[in-house]
Amino acid sequence: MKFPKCNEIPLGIYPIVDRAYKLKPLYEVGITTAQLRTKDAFKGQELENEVIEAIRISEAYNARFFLNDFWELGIKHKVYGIHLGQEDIQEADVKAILDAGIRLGISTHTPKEIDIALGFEPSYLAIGPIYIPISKKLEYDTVGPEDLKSWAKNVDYPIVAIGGITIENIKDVVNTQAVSGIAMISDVLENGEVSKERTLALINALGNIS
Ligand code: 3NM
Repeated sequence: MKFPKCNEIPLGIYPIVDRAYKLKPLYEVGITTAQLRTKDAFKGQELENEVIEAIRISEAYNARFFLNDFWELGIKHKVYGIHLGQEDIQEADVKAILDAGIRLGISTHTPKEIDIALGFEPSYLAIGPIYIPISKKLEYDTVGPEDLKSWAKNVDYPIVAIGGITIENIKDVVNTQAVSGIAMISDVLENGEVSKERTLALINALGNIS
C-alpha cells in the first residue's frame, strides 16, 4: 500500500472538532488541516449531513480535512483524508480507502504500534499522548518530547503529535524537530466553542516548521 501524500506544506496546528460548524472559524484564522471526530454523537442521515457539511466547508478553504472513523462515508463523499485508530485500522477496508485515492492517517502510541502503522505506508502517523490528554482518557503512558524525538528517527512519514498539547508546552514539542503537525482538541476551544484568538496564538507559537 502507499497512500497519497498531504503536499509539502507542514500539517501545522491540526484541530480535531466534534461538529462541522466549528471548522469555518478555524479556517478563517489560517488553519490548513483539521479533523471531524463526532464519535457516537450522530447517526444515519444526521451523521452523513455533518460529513457533507464538513467536506464542503473544507473544500471552500482548500483545507486538508480528515474524517475520523467513518471510512465508508469518507469514500462515498470523496473526503481528502481518513483518520483511523489502531483497532479501526484492523477492521476497516483499508484497500478500499487506498483505491479511492484518499489519504490515511493512523494513531499510534508505542513503537510496536508505529511498526504496524508503517506497514500501511500511510499519509501521516499520529504519535501520542505526548502529555496527559485533556479531552480523552487513554490507557497508554505519556510519550513525552524525548521519546517522540527518538521514535520519530526511524519514521520516514510526516508525524503528528497529539495529547495534552497547549500553548504552554507546544514549544517543547516543536523543538524536537520531529513533527509536521500538532493535533489538539482542547486548546483551540473556549467553553466548548472555537476561540479564534487561542487558535491564532497557537499558530504563532508554532512558528515555521518544515
Ligand atoms: N488521541 P487534547 S490523545 C483524540 O494519543 C486523542 O491517540 C490521542 O485532546 C492519542 O488536545 C487525544 O484535549 C486527545 O489533549 C487530545
